[in-house]
Amino acid sequence: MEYLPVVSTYAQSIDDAILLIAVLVGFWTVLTFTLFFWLIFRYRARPGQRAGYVTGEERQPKRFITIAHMLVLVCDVFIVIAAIRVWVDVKQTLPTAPETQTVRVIGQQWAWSFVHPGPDGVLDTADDIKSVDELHIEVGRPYIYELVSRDVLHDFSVPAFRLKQDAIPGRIIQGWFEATDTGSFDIQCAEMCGIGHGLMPGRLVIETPEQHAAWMARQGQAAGRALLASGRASG
Ligand SMILES: [Cu+2]
Repeated sequence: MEYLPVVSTYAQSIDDAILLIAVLVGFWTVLTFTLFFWLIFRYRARPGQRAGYVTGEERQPKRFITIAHMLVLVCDVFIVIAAIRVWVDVKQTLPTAPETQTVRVIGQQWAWSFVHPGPDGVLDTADDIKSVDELHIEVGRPYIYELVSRDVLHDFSVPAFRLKQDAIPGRIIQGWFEATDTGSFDIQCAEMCGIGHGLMPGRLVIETPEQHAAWMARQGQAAGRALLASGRASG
């Protein structure tokens, strides 16, 4: 069952953790409510019979609760182990492979803008490519993102990656992703950031290395033309 495309290396592990939680919590929820309503029905007041009243102080009913409680705690241990493993991988580890690139993601009221390192692969150099509402990346390459905000709290959310990270004014927050498939996917803001919050969607365009090189070349030409035009205007 796929309700959302799985397009990052860690998306499936996040889905698995959520499924594990849903199954374990769902099992106990259904069991508890079934038992609860059955007991209410079974021991209800009827003509000639008063409703049963259990204080919870007797040894026998207490054991009934203690054992169930212990079993729930065992399930919790499984959930905590699964959650920590995913958390460490997604939020506390950064890729170290030499092909890793860094992109800057900037949230502001109300748009996303991006700084791509350009052909030299290094951020904050002359060939950087700046774009608004559209982030172009290469499939199969690890990226570190530097997330910043120009004004208020935003949240960089890419559902197909299962990525969600708050942007906090005054901080540079690093994280990572690696796309596993090409295509065009939603970027959203997942933090109420003002009246235009719903109007700051972006697009993530994942390209093959060839497509990505062609995109960078087009951006470079456009920047060159703009530079030429401004040179002519001022000269
Ligand atoms: Cu926002």
